[in-house]
Amino acid sequence: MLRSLLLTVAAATVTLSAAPEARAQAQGADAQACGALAKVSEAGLRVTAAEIVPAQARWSPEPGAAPITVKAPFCRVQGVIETEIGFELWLPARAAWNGKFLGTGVGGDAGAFNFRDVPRGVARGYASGTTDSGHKQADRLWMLGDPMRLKNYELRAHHLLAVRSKDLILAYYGSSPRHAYFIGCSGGGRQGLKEMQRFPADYDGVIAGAGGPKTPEMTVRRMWELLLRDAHPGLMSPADWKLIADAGVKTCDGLDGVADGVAEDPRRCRFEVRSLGCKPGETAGCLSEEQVAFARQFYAPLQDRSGRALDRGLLPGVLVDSGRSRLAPATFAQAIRHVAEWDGKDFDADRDLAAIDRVMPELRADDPDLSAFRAHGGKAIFYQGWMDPAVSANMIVDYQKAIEARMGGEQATAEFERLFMVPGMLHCQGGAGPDQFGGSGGDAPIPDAQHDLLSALEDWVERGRAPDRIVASKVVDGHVARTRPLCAWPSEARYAGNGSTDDAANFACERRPR
Ligand SMILES: [Ca+2]
Repeated sequence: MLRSLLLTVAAATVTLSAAPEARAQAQGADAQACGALAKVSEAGLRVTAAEIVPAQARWSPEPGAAPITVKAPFCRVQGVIETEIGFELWLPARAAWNGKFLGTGVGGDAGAFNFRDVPRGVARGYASGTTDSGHKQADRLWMLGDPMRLKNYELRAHHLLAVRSKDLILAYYGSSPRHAYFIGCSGGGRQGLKEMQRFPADYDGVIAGAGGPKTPEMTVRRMWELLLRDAHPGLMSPADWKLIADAGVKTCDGLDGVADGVAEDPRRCRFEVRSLGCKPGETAGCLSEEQVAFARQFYAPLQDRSGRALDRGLLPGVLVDSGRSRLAPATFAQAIRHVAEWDGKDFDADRDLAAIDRVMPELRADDPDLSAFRAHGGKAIFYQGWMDPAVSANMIVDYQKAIEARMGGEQATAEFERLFMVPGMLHCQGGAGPDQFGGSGGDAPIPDAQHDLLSALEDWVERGRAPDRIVASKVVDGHVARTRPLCAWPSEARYAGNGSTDDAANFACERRPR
């Protein structure tokens, strides 16, 4: 079907010129080619709609989605891979295509499309795709009953998105993409890691933010935290947790030589929750003995029954997440116990961790062997906020070390994969530190290779120029209030000693202890 379609689409191609008449003709040809895609229906791929979205100031891709500005018309393809893997592929006009494909990831429990990176990709000339990973958010019981849904979520959906998008790109443009890139954060970062590890030919470049390589351990911690908080209702208020986080930041901030509310590397800092214990007569701005003991459990590594650490705990300054994860309880109830309702009483960190690995063996994204991706010529940029409450920053640093150990050392790894730690950043964005650098979610204020990760990745893959530093911006009320370099790990930004500490020009990347 796709092969015969290709001929139809190619026949509709016209010679382009700047003349208005020719432009109108090209638009007509695009519309015809786009409409032809709507007829695609074959084993494993069904297009449900394909139509031109015209340029307009405000347009929402679906009810409830944030409106975007469409600067140039594109062909919007909606469809289903296999029986229930929903996808969208947005194709710039054939005269505007940059010859590349951008795959985008989705975070958390998925079930939705990435309508931030897809519009961004199309605006930059990319054919851009996204998948819901095989279920819809409205279905609260998607992890119950069908093992294939788990598999789709773990890794199949994103692989199939890459494969099928490339088919449709060939059909629409008459040629395959010159390069394919992936960008995602959180669950989207994990999807990027899985692509590199399991389907190394899908992408030439991957940007993976807060990928959480040890997702099973992370899910266990989330559940353990949730149950512990539920067992002590009212003991800790959000203000109590904030008191601890703020005190941690205050203790660690100055170690890097700049008092700016941000610690360059909180691993170097020693902070004890105990230091916040109320002194005799003190009742405000301090913690009771019971609160101190309770909070210390959260910051300590989670241990299994034999005393082995399952993770590295929380870094000083990290704010304990008071939210309620849906994904962790759903995993332990639906995927592992096969029940819709569950009170959590029989949760057991050891047993449940083993169960995740048994039931969802591809959820784990910590394989350090990236040799096939490297052999394919792939390049990867990882990023991670040091103050991330959801994905432990230490987890990424540990994964980086494991990759280097497996891939021939630090230098050999830096030839194809680099990690950028982001001081003061929370989960994927936000926090006290500069957090705008073109990671998943949007272009940097200046979308070039010095400031924007996607541009930097293009530069690396297409021109062989590897990024040593990326200038991140802190945007306040639409204005850049501070810039600071993010440095390829294990380097970090060091203040030169004079000039504004809000200007990246006064910082150099310096190698620090690993
Ligand atoms: Ca500082």
